Amino acid sequence: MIKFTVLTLFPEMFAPVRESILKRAQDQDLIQVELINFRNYALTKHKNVDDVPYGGGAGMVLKPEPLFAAVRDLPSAHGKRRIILLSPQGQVFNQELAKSWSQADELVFLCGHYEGFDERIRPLADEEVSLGDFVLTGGELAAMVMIDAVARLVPGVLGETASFEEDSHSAGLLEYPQYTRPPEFEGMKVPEVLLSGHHARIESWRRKESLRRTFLKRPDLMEKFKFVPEDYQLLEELAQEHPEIRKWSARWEQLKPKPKRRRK
Ligand code: 4H7
Repeated sequence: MIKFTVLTLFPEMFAPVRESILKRAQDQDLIQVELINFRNYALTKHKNVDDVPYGGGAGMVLKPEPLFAAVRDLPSAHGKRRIILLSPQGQVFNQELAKSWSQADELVFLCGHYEGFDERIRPLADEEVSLGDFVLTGGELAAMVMIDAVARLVPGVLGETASFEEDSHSAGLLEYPQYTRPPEFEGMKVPEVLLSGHHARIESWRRKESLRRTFLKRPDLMEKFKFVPEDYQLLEELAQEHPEIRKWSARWEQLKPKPKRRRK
């Protein structure tokens, strides 16, 4: 059981996490999602959570007191808890971070809004994380994306059969093309090998297509990818088929099978 706690001024924005797969995961007690409106921790009689910036300028800035009070009022952690601030200045979220978070007992997301927050809020968090290099009206949508990415890694959330995708063999590569019936649609045929029933050839074809797509669409992902010796033949074929892949051949030369030395 992993608990997601969200501190937000707009808890109604989180309706999507009460639907579909995440709803089922909560009904089965695989995850818990608690929404806390930190306006309830505002100190003033008008429940102000923001104020004008010192030094002047347009817009409003989140005050530190309500968020600090809300964090201090969290029930004591029942295990590993990470407090996360959603902000475009954070480390960019990725699958590796999602995996690491899925080992936590509780993730607390602090969602800012308005023009920004008082700098003294920053040290409330253990880490600052961004969804990517773009600006949102608030941290809520980023928090929902991260909750979804982490929740699906919790055993049982996707059901029993859907865990193969996380194996280390294919991790870091784009997915291979998939087909279902009919075998021909508007002149477009399903690749013959997939109809052959030849399991080893199908596995090899899928690996090759994953490598092809990753090289062509996301060469940045290939930088850190670790090949296995069986990739050597596939990479040589891909280099023949795509001049732009040929340029990478130094990356796999060390996989080349050594000629067998003859015994006297
Ligand atoms: C925290 C600090 C996350 C939250 C500042 C949040 C993009 C992301 C926000 C801000 C977010 C992301 C204040 C930054 C208003 C932009 C005009 C809310 N935007 N804002 N500024 N990439 N916005 O994960």
